[in-house]
Amino acid sequence: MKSLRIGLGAAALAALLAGSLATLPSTAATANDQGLRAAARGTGVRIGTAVDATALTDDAPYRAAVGREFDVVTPENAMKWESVEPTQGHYDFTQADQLVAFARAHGQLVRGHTLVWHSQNPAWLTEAAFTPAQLKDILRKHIFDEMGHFRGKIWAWDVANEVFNEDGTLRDTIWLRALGPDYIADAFRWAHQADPGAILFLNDYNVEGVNAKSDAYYALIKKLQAQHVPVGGFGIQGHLALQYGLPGDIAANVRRFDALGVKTAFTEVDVRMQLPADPIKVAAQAEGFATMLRACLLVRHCVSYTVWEFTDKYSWVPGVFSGEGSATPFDENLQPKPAYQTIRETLMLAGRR
Ligand code: 9MR
Repeated sequence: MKSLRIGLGAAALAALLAGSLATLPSTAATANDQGLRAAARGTGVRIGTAVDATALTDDAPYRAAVGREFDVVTPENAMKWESVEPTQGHYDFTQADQLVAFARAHGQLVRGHTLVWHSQNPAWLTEAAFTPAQLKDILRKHIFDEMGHFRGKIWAWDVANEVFNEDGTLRDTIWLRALGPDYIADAFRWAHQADPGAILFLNDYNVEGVNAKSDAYYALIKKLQAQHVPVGGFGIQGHLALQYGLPGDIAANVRRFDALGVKTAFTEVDVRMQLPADPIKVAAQAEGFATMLRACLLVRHCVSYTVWEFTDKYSWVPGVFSGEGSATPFDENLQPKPAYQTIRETLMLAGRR
């Protein structure tokens, strides 16, 4: 169990550190004692957020909150293929580099997101008629180029994102069509060569509970392990919606992946609702955030819990789901909601184990 590797010593040390930092004349340090990252110390789980690269430069209160509250960050869009290689052979890592530098300056780790996907690929890739052999070379080069650029600076990479349909069949993508199902194993092998230190994840949505899609991942990971493919983690995105309810078997699902020996992580947590929000929805939302966090804290190998934006100001939800929103732990004015308090209290409970 987690308590074995945490121990009282770490909790006591965290408390001591919190005390000594509070005496420093720095508002950042004082705020750190209150933030989620302080609460997460000693729990074995890192607390993260997706980061909007433009907001990170332009919005000072947002930037301060990213540094204060989180100890791992994921670029929400800045490392996607269309962002880094908008024209074939011409890379632009500017925004991603800024985030990596910010993370380093703030003692944060970085989750890289994402290398092989069906979405947000550059037009030069999707609109040309490449042969399968060319596509294989292009994919290998992409993985080596991007991971090579960040080599040693990325804690975990979402290597393959959203490869299954809801019924557990492989998603029809340019990769599956051209390269067949082995494109996934190839991508992980190349990724491991490109940056052997990074933890390599599969990542998807609608895999919070036990269902056909999460069953497919369970089977895939077992198969990859049998083939000695270096898959290191299973990322459960955690995009939930109150109107559909919370899966009842989230903890059991995380537990079965944990038992495979891979790391697990909640990678894109948000809990949206039909607007307007009301006190019951807000309470149910807090419970949704807490349920996923507890599922992570209950197993040995769940390494991080990342929200997909921490403030409604930059959440993707209203732009995609009409009439829905309020999906994150902070409102549009960066004021914490009950979900924030619940996450913090859950982390503090875990830190006392
Ligand atoms: O939050 C991201 C949004 O800003 C982008 O427009 C969108 C494009 O597909 O991707 C969003 O992030 C997605 C993530 O990369 C993968 N899982 C689903 C997320 C929400 O769509």
